[in-house]
Amino acid sequence: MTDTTDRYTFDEHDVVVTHEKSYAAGVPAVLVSLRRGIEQMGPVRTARTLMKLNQREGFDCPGCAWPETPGHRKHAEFCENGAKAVAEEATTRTVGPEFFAAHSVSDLLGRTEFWLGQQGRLTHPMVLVPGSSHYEPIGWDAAFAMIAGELRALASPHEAVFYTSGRTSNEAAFVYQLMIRAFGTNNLPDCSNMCHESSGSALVETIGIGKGSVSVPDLENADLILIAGQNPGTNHPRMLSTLEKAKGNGARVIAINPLPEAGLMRFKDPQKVHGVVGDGVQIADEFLQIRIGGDQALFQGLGRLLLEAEDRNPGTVLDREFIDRHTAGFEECAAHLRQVDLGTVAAATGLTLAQIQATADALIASKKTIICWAMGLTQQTHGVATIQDAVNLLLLQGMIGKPGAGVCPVRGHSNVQGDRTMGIWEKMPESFLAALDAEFGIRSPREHGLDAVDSIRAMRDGKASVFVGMGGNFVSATPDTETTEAALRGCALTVQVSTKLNRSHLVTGRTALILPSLGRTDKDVQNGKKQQVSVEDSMSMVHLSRGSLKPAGDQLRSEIAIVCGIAQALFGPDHSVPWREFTADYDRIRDSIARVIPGFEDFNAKVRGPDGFGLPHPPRDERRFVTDTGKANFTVNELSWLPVPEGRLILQTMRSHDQYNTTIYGLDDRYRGVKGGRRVLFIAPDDIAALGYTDGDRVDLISEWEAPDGTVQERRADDFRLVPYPTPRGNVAAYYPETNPLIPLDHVAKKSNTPVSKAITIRLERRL
Ligand SMILES: Nc1nc2c(c(=O)[nH]1)N[C@H]1C(S)=C(S)[C@@H](COP(=O)(O)OP(=O)(O)OC[C@H]3O[C@@H](n4cnc5c(=O)[nH]c(N)nc54)[C@H](O)[C@@H]3O)O[C@H]1N2
Ligand SMILES: Nc1nc2c(c(=O)[nH]1)N[C@H]1C(S)=C(S)[C@@H](COP(=O)(O)OP(=O)(O)OC[C@H]3O[C@@H](n4cnc5c(=O)[nH]c(N)nc54)[C@H](O)[C@@H]3O)O[C@H]1N2
Ligand SMILES: [Mo]
Repeated sequence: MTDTTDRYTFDEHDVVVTHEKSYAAGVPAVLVSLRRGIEQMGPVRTARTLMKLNQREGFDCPGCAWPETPGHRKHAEFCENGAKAVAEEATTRTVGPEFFAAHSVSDLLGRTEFWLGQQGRLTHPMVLVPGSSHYEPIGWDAAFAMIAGELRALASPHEAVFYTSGRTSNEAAFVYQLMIRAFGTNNLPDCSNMCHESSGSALVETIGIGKGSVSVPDLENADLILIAGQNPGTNHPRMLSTLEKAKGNGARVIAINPLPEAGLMRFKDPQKVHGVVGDGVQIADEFLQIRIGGDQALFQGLGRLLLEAEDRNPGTVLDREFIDRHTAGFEECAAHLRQVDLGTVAAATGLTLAQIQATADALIASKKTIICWAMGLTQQTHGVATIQDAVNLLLLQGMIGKPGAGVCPVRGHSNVQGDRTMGIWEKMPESFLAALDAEFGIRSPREHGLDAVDSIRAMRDGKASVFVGMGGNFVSATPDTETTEAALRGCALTVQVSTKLNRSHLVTGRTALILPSLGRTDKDVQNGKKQQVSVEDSMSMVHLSRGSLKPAGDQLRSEIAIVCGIAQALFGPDHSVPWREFTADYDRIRDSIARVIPGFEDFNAKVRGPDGFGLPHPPRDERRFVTDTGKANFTVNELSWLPVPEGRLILQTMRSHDQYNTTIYGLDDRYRGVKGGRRVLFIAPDDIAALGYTDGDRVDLISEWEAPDGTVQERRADDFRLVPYPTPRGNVAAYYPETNPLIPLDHVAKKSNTPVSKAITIRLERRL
């Protein structure tokens, strides 16, 4: 239990707005990371921990999924925000039975997500029994028996949903999905459903695999890198070092974003002298300040300009040989792109025709182009189509499957990509299910399961009544907070396997369990032997991660031990899966993975190599495209963009520099010049004036959503301070998760069913 309550109470209206910073990292970043570490865990543990971060013998950073440079791991291969992620997990503050005795669930519900997270690591399994106001301790075996009992009591296995957040290791993810499929359902929603699902949908259809096709050396050697809808200075800071290197090698970088994000504009590498003095390196050569949702129009417009340039100078722009040998659908796509109206492109993007032409010229001049993207593209109604139009652009010039070129969806959670590889997906293909069945003598269900949005619908409609969360913070990360909370409250049982306290522990079913687990930094000993787990980064490299810190208490169990414990209670001692052996030795899990998942042959040996190993990627490795046509598919996508309705604004919800998703590290967004509060709305000065407000006014946000039956639904989020900011007219920005109550559950991307967190129609109401 901690005594830090006072230190972290705050008045949201103490927010201070300064000038936004035009550079990222530098000395302040080093100072912030050390200060946060020392606050949370003292100087000795801080030094010991940061030394092990992303080192060969250390643990994988629980922050983002950006890869380490192969063969070049230097000391301190971490960034400010990686250090914050580690400090958050390695904290010596704890939340145990006394804490829960002192705080009722309703007391805790009144606290902010920031306050909850600051209380420390969960140390004991806890249960909230029906009608009780407080969580109480429970033994592990009793908790497992309770879960097994509730699961067995369901009329169908499909009445349970099993969520996964992307920090779970490969081994834990593999045993988790195995337990769920042996139980009889594919209801495996995950954070990826809300994240890069649009990338997966778009890439599988076009190039046959939902993963990025480039490596760090490819980026370092590219001629041209487009970075669209991504804020690497905050969310993937180590990517800036790669970009800096690319620039040193002559690359041009074009940033496409409604906001002039700090890391893109200038970057100071704190590990280099010139990062500490001087102005740093300018990362972006061009900044295209695009309107929210305008990217598809931009990519289509660029496609048209490339085709016209080829017409003018045949043989100089398109890669005809690549198109003929490796692609399908070129003629239809070209015909479609040729009729794109450039006036519409200008209106949709807010860019001038000169800017668009200059970007086309940069593409034409480049022999090696990479397009990077993240949530600004995926969390849009037309996210899948936008990414497919980006792929069209690359295919026109043969930019897939050659060094220095390709697609680069930059992943979020540190092992979100690995979890998918391990089978965390509601619609794994038959080949995977058949191999799983053959390995374990089970019969996996074949019908697809529920994703995140459909899980909420099922719980809301009484069709699912047990929720299990393997990490994450489902209640706060999902859209439509009121609906989602009601859905979870309707459950018979909610179970959260977690490291830290969050709101999902407080919005519960009739009975609720909190199961405290080890994190990435913790030492994991089973059967007297130190265990290690593996992860896959954003570029399909798999390597080991070994925690080394003393766990927050002797009751904590690894995610693997927790899953295997539930499975043993559920299936009894004579099950065909060796659950007990799996817990005792993670090598046994890897042996099974090696037989089930292609690319993992000889897993235990390969993963022990110095930098682990890379997974096969047919388009990258051999220009082989495992699609319906056997070729890379050009696609024809109807153009969508987002005109701003009269008197309304389009809101994007994003991360501050001081948070990890729903985990709030602090209340400052240094790069955007905001201090001491999160309830802010970034808005163009001209919009402030046009709507009759002044800088600093406080407003409520009301989202407007036309339901399929034609009625307009309204949702509210109260009390935001207006902050004048260089964002396009009609486009505003605020932080997630405070704004999640505004996002209608049905406001999802076509095909991927991803919540549209980056384009919500709102109006403002003055606070009286
Ligand atoms: N420190 C830290 N690191 C993280 C995370 C974190 O919360 N904190 N989260 C992790 C996770 S799970 C993920 S998915 C990634 C997220 O990484 P990002 O995708 O970088 O995260 P967001 O803050 O959502 O930023 C979205 C960016 O897209 C821009 N944008 C919004 N709408 C549009 C649009 O229509 N077009 C274009 N071109 N741009 C647009 C926004 O201005 C913003 O710069 O980061 C991962 N890493
Ligand atoms: N409005 C809006 N909503 C969004 C987004 C957005 O941009 N805007 N982004 C979406 C995206 S990209 C994502 S990925 C999701 C994120 O959704 P989630 O992954 O569900 O959310 P997190 O906040 O990352 O989860 C944090 C919790 O995970 C637990 N945890 C941390 N490490 C571990 C571990 O090692 N093991 C276990 N068992 N638990 C652990 C801790 O208890 C912590 O409180 O949110 C989505 N929601
Ligand atoms: Mo994410």
